[in-house]
Parts: sequence; C-alpha cells; structure tokens
Amino acid sequence: MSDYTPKPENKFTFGLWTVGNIGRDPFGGPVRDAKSPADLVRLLGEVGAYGVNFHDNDLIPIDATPSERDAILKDFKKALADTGVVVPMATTNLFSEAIFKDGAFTSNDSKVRAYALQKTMNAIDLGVELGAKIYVFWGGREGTESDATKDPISAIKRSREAMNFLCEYALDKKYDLKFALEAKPNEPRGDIYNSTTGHMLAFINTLDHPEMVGVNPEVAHEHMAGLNFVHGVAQAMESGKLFHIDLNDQAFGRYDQDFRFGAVNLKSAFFLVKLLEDNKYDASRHFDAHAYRTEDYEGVKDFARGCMRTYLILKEKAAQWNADKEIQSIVAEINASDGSMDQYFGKYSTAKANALKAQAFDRNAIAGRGLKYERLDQLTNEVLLGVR
Ligand code: GLT
Ligand code: MN
Ligand code: MN
Repeated sequence: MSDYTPKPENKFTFGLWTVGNIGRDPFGGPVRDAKSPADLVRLLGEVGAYGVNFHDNDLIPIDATPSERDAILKDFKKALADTGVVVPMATTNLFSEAIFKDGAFTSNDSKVRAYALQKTMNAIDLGVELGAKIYVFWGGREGTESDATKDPISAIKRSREAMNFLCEYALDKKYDLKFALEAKPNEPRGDIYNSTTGHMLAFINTLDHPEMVGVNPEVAHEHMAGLNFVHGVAQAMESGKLFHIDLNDQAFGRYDQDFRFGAVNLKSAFFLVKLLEDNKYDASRHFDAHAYRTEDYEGVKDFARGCMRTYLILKEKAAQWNADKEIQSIVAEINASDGSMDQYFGKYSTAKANALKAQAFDRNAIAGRGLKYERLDQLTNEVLLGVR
C-alpha cells in the first residue's frame, strides 16, 4: 500500500474561494456558514495542502476600512506562519461587483476599464506582499450576450492594452511576478472572449512582454467547450507557457460544475497527471473546485483530501504504466522506425524535397499493419482498474 500523504513538493494548493465556498447556486442560498480566511488556512493546514490562493476580495472585503483590513491581514499572516501554508498565487475579483456587469478590461465604459486597472494594481500589491509569484487573470465577465453590444476587435485590443499596462506595472515595481491567463468559453457571460487555452496562447504572442505571460488552463473550462484538456495542456507545456493549472472535474455539456479532481472522468485525469509528471511540471497544482452542496465542513475536508489523494494515486498509476513491460513493448513497437526515412526529416533542402518526391511508397503494405491500440487502451484500463 503506497503512501498518499500530500508533500510540499507536490505543490497542492486551493483557493480561499474553493474550500470557502458556501454552496450558493442560482437556485438556492448558502448551505455552509462562511469561515474567515485565517480559519480556511487552518483547514488547509489540517488536510496537508501546501498553499492557498485568493482573490483580493476573498481576503479583504471590498468595503473594508483600513483598520479592518489590518486586522484581517494580521490574522491571515499568523495562520500562514502557524501552519506553514504559503501563498503561491493571487488574482483579482473582476466579476462580482455590479460595476463589472459588462466586463472589466473589455467594458465599453472607460471608467469601468480604468477602475479595473486600478483594482488590479492594488490586488497585485496585496498578492506580492503575501508572497505570490503567479498572478492569474480570469475574465469571467469579459464577454457578451449579444454581439450587437460590443465590438469584438475592440475587445481584443482593450484586453491587450490592459495586459501590457499591467506587465509594465509589475516591471516598474520590480515585482518577481508572472501572469497566467485562464480561459473559459461561457458562464457567467453568454460568451467569453479568448474562450480556450488555445486562444489565450495565440493572444499572449501579441503582447509587449510575452515572456511574462503564460496560461492557467482549467479542466472544467476546456471540457465545457468539448475539448481534450490533455491536448491543450500539452500545447501550453510544449511552448513553455504552462505557468499554473486549475484541476477539477466536469461532465461534458454541463454548466461549470467545479467538481473534485477525478470525480467524473478518471481516464482523462490519469492522462493529465501522466503528462504533468512525465514532463516534470513544477508549478502549483491548484484544485479550483468545491465540495458538493450536500456537505458540512467535514465534507469539505473530505473533498480537499480527495482531490490530493486521487492525484497521488494517479501519479502512482502513471509510474506503473511507464514500468509495465507489455505496455512499453507496444509503445516501443508502434514508435519503431527502421531509419530508412530519416534522410527526409529535419531541415528543408531542395535536394531533400526532390529525393522525397522520387521515393516510392507501398501504401497498402504500410496501411495493412495493425497498430495494437485496442490492446494498449485495454491494458491502460486494467492498470486504472487495479487488476494489473
Ligand atoms: C472563479 C472561476 C475560476 C477562476 C477563479 C479565478 S474564480 O471561481 O470559476 O475558474 O479560476 O478568478
Ligand atoms: Mn471553473
Ligand atoms: Mn479556475
């Protein structure tokens, strides 16, 4: 029996808004009493989490007086010191207040856009003060219900201007901070701009400081769009842009469910963990999810422990898959090459192109080979089902 105790090197983190979720939904009010940020840190310490992340207003209510702010910060810092829980990431709430009803950085109203920048600069200062090295941008309200209401080209330009301004702000302040952009296709807006991780990756390349900006993909958000999350994360990793990740789960075609990691689709969770571990992903593994509305705070702890434990079990399964002789012999066979085509790959030359055009291929012979993918996938299922 393996040890599935979370360790600091696993970098398992939760947002204050995740374990602090009081179970409100569009059809009903809270089912759990709110806990203070300091108490939530203690809960995270108890279950063995490494870090806690927050939106500015998860920690400091928007209308807090300076003395209330000082008292909250003092308690929060004490809870961090007592538990050893750290703050790797922070973000801004640019969606709850009515002023953001039509977006923040993409609003048609210049006063809203300016206020969003001001609020974000203040929130960055707060995050950095508490140790954050990653700053997440999730533009939940940056979208439309009707495209009569906002010019989509202006929206992209406004988003770019805001990101460029805030990169310069962090540089000006000499903060050791990187930005991670989080996509979502819809909810709370009818449609949200830069709706997938792929859109975000393309957008980042148009910024003044692309080296400071990466992505924060979330399982649920790509699944809402019907996409293969593992492929999106792989693309981000391959381009050096996976700065952070939001782990949770979600049935395809549903509203944003934010379920416990692995709660719905264990097989895609397995390939995700395998991808992260095989490629030595080293940033936070953030569980952006919340407990079912049926739970009390003991259930919230069950939820948090479950996220981490499932990750560690899948990590062990990935190592087992990598060490399985039959699986590896199929992997080796399907990737094998006799070297005869090597001459055509790599850098282009006219001579190479001409030689390749003259090469004869026996299409039927090549296509006639069975690929053993049925066997390979069944072996994967058997590793996951615990019978190998
Ligand atoms: C909100 C959203 C999440 C984002 C958070 C960061 S807030 O809960 O659903 O996916 O990561 O702003
Ligand atoms: Mn979500
Ligand atoms: Mn998220």
